[in-house]
Amino acid sequence: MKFITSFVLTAAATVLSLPASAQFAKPEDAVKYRQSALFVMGQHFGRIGAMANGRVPYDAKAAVDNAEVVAEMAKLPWAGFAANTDRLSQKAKSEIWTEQVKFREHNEKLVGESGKLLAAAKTNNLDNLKTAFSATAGTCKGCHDAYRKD
Ligand code: ASC
Repeated sequence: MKFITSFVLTAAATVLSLPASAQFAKPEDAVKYRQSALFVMGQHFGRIGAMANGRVPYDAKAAVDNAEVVAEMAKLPWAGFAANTDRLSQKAKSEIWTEQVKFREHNEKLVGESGKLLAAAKTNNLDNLKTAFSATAGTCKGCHDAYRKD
């Protein structure tokens, strides 16, 4: 029993200490994961954009609800750019894997700006939302320009 417990704990510790790249059962799952996270984030970011650009009426609660999803989703896609997925990428440029430090900086900028977007949404002020939306969109664009194929 003692042996089994110690075996299970060791196995659990091993799994937990694996790098993000090893968290997916197969490389295809990592690609699907990052694309899915980016897609969901884009949907919710787009809903905020519609308000910021006046395409739909400003709804303070909807802005907060969407910004919460964006701020949370912004943290997720990056683990999916695992080392063994370069060969599978269709839209992701190979520079992602050769410029890891710069790529991470872009990721972190988005996380930072989407946190500010949520804070702005909570002020219930459309001008604040517009300003934060455009700053956040700028980080999306910056990373796309550098690391996404057209
Ligand atoms: C969006 C969206 C993006 C960004 C980008 C900003 O609404 O889905 O990927 O804004 O277009 O330039």
